[in-house]
Amino acid sequence: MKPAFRRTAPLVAGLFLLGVSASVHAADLRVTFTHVSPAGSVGTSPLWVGFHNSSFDLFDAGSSASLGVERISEDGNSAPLTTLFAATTLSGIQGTLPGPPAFPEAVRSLDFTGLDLAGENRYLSYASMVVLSNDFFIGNDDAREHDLSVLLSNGGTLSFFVGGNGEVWDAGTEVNDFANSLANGAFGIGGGQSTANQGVNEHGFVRLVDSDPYASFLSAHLVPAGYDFAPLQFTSLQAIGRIDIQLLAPVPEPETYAMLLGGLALIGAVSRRRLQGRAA
Ligand SMILES: [Ca+2]
Ligand SMILES: [Ca+2]
Ligand SMILES: [Ca+2]
Repeated sequence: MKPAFRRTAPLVAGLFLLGVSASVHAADLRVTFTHVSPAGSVGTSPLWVGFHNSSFDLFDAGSSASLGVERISEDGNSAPLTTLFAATTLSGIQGTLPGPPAFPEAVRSLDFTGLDLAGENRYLSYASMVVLSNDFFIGNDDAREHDLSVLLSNGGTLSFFVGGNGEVWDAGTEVNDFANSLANGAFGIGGGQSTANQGVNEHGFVRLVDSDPYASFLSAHLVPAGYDFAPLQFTSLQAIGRIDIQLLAPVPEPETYAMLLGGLALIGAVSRRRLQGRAA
């Protein structure tokens, strides 16, 4: 081995090992939403999910909803929320699960790549409209509620239920009224929204739906006589859906950290030798 190469080989090897270690932090994962409520129950619009560093707060209970939350809650439209997330979350990653609105037993999924689960994409926020409604939605108020860094040490899966009792919000943006609610036809109720952002502005605050969801709705004459609301009572359910997060790419193994330390040690040894060489 030539002397010059003998000097640089450990440095190259060290940098290579550092590169291997750094690359495995970019994780790929699959998000799956499974509708778990019983037949005849409420539906949900395509689920929006965003991965951020805790800086993105979807909403605050007791405060006005953003335009992004208003549009997904009233129309099931995630586009304004997507714009808001992109504008306020520099290294965020987001997407909306494809497919039509989900009703009981539906399964929807979407893959994401290149997530930094230890930092920039550590926390998950989600949002979806709940129908039948004017502006009901599911979503997390606490930006840090779903910490995905656990995937790096728990084998790579995380599951949680969403949307049952105490888990559905009224965005406070549209008056609850069967004349303008969405998906009436799917439930045999008359009237209903015919264009986006229809209905009367509520000028209210985001609040939990914690009793009969439909007791306060106006235009009750649009509901057939003797209508059975029981299947739509999501406040009697444990959950509307389940979100499963599954790592698709390899996670950093203990050996990888050993390689990282080995790489650092090699670089350190080369640096020391060079310093000693200069001093001599
Ligand atoms: Ca909040
Ligand atoms: Ca409302
Ligand atoms: Ca509105």
